[in-house]
Amino acid sequence: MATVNKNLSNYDFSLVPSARRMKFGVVVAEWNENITEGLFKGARDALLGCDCEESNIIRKNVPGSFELPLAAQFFFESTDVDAVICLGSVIQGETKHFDYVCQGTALGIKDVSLKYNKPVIFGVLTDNTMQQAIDRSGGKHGNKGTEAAISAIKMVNLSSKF
Ligand code: DLZ
Repeated sequence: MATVNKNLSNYDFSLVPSARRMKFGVVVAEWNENITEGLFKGARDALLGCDCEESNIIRKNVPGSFELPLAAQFFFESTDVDAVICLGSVIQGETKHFDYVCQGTALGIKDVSLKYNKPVIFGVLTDNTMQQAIDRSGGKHGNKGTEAAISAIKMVNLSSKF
């Protein structure tokens, strides 16, 4: 799982399915905004690069990563999106808060995905330091937002094969 030697944005877009007829919800956490805006840029650029129409990318903000799963649920209850991409950045502090936020967010995202039978993508950085987050949100290790968008496209494409 380590990304230290991997650039998260090394994709040959020509090998990724077209997103021309796909519609995406993108939820962006406001905590560590300098990081999550980079993740959003990576995700948006990747979707557009795979021919998704701008009008089919619907962005909503939430206060922190812990709120990402509920916003994904709102998307499925109120819109016809094919997938939701959740973008957040949780950075280790001095208390156990990090563990609770990461666990709640990850399990919540998985629960919403299985409840609605639709892809909900875990585009959440869980880093020990701000520098690690910078490196993975458009820095030297690429952009997890890009990776999340590509995962979303691949999963929507896969769901059409069954
Ligand atoms: C409270 C909190 C803390 C300490 N750290 C982060 C963080 O690093 N990244 C993040 O996305 N959110 C953090 N939050 C906020 C929680 O996700 C959540 O918004 C609040 O606990 C309110 O439910």
